[in-house]
Amino acid sequence: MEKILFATGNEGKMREIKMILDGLEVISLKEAGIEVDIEENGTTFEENAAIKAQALRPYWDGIILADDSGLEVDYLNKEPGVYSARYMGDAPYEIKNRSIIERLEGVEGADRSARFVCVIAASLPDGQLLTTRGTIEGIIAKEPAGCGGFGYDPIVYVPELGMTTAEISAEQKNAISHRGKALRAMREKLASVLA
Ligand code: ITT
Repeated sequence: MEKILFATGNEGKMREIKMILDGLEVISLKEAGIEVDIEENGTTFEENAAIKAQALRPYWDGIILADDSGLEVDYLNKEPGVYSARYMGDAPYEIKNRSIIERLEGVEGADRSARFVCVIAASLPDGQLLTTRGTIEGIIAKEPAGCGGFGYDPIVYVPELGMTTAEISAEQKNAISHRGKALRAMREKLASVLA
């Protein structure tokens, strides 16, 4: 398979993507020397992932993948959701994470439920668009913990692990994460579509 362009400017995502898609030649926008400002004006993860993959079509002849992901907090009506990257603007994640914990003050147990969602879109050279989705369920921790991963990882506590997704190794996170599930499903889908 030829080189696959991954349409993301998020370095935390890109690190995970390269590990999960080990064996495939995946290059980032930065490595491809492509700079493009994409307006993510969709209202679903599927729409935004498709927008990102298709926006790069003029720049790349081969397969283009894109990731749209975020944190859904049930008590906050699934906020920040598709706006996870834009939540509280440019504030550092220490502040964003603290804000979510504060908004859940007094909320206990299962009512703190949340999930990471990841949708991967693939734009194929023949115009086909494929999508896959992965999720990982957790609850919002009362205190941030761990320094692995990126973004909201320190506040997403996974009961089965007894830890947040920032406290586990990159390998462990990729094995169970929203992104790991969606990317492995996309790898299989591509293999059958391109067979
Ligand atoms: P690109 O659009 O360039 O890919 P982005 O960061 O703007 O980068 P999104 O619009 O998909 O990407 O927003 C995803 C946000 O959701 C991300 O910035 C984090 O805040 C959060 N997020 C997604 N996956 C995460 C993960 O595995 N761990 C922690 N936070 C995550």
